[in-house]
Amino acid sequence: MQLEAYQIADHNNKLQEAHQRKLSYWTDEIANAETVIQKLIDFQIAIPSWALGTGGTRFGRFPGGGEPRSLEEKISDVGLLHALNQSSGAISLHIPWDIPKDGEAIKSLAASYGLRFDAMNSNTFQDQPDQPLSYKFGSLQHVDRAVRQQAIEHNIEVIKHGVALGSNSLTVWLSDGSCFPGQLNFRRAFERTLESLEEIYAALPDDGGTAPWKMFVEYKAFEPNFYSMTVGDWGSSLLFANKLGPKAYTLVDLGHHLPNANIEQIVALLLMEGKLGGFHFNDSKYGDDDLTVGSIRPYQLFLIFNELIDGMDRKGMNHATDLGWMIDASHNVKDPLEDLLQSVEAIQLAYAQALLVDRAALEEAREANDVVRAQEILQEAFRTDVRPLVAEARRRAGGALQPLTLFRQLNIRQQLIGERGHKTIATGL
Ligand code: LRH
Ligand code: MN
Ligand code: MN
Repeated sequence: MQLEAYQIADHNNKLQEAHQRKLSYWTDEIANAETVIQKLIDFQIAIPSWALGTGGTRFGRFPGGGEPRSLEEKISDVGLLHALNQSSGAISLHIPWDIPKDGEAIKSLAASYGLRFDAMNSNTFQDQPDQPLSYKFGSLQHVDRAVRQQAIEHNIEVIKHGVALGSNSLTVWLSDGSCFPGQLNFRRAFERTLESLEEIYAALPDDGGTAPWKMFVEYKAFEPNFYSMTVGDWGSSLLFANKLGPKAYTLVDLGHHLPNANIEQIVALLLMEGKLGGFHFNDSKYGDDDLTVGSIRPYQLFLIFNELIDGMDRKGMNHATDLGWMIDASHNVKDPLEDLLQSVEAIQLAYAQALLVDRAALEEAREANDVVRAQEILQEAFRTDVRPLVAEARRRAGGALQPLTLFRQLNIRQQLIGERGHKTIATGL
């Protein structure tokens, strides 16, 4: 299904007066309000194809109906999100869950919704039915060269799909590691993984520099291996990225840390080193919970954006284009599209709040060891209600003032169930 422009216009008209009232208050209060609105318009967040169906846990899955049954329907769902918020202009695919049969056709379908392809994800953490060798004991780290080769070839295949779709990055997340002490020689596992990654890195296309291909090395502290993960933290990811070369970067998934890790500090240092590639946004209370962004620790998200803006501005980086902004969240109890609308909005709010930080004053407070003032400066920005600015950015870009409200008013889920049926299971997790 597709949204019509008049549906958004009707919705916005009804809300316009109340919106304008709140907006004028905040544009008077906030000196750089116009800049913030413009930056929000430019800022796009990629939707993961695997979040469009109801996620499950290993204990169960409760499909919600009307879920996309094909790559085309996944693209159509992201098109819907983008029509509502004008901020989800990209999709991130996972291979083989989303193999495009005809790259050109898929690329133009996506373009018809105003979407581009963000990072391509490879999958060597599951065995596929037609796969000759098993990843039970790892993929790129495997003791058997033939298994490593199979995993390398899969990654090269994924790059090729990405080239056909106009993507320019590959995210490699490995479940490789060990479950018990003694099982793995850590050093050999690292060296084998590095050798394998080098072969994949060598297959990254060289396009002369207009949109150079990047490889993102995503780390994760635990799960599915519970004693060691071969790319277990930002230290090991950074080691790989540094050894691989300038096209390799670390990818930070917010849920992939040990409890209470200071993610904002990790982000600051990776940026300083020029090795931060991008994000998988989500939230968590315990582990890799993949909960809606900003639902548990919104202040942490704000602090991360605070470091991002500081570090990116120092390096003259473009906020919208120089890092990969992706969501990686999905779960059991919400409508996946509603959940994604919430996640995108949470990211925009944190970004907008971080743009309000008075950086000169913050540095001054730091240099004067004025701890209280420094904290006040950050919390002043965090406690500002930037929702009218985010809504205004959406409105100006052609989206809805309140995407979630409109999603419900238009009965979009019921329409999707009508089109696709009640018992749909999206491919993926
Ligand atoms: C691993 C992970 C990784 C995978 C995705 C499905 O936990 O975060 O990014 O590709 O989940
Ligand atoms: Mn992830
Ligand atoms: Mn994860």
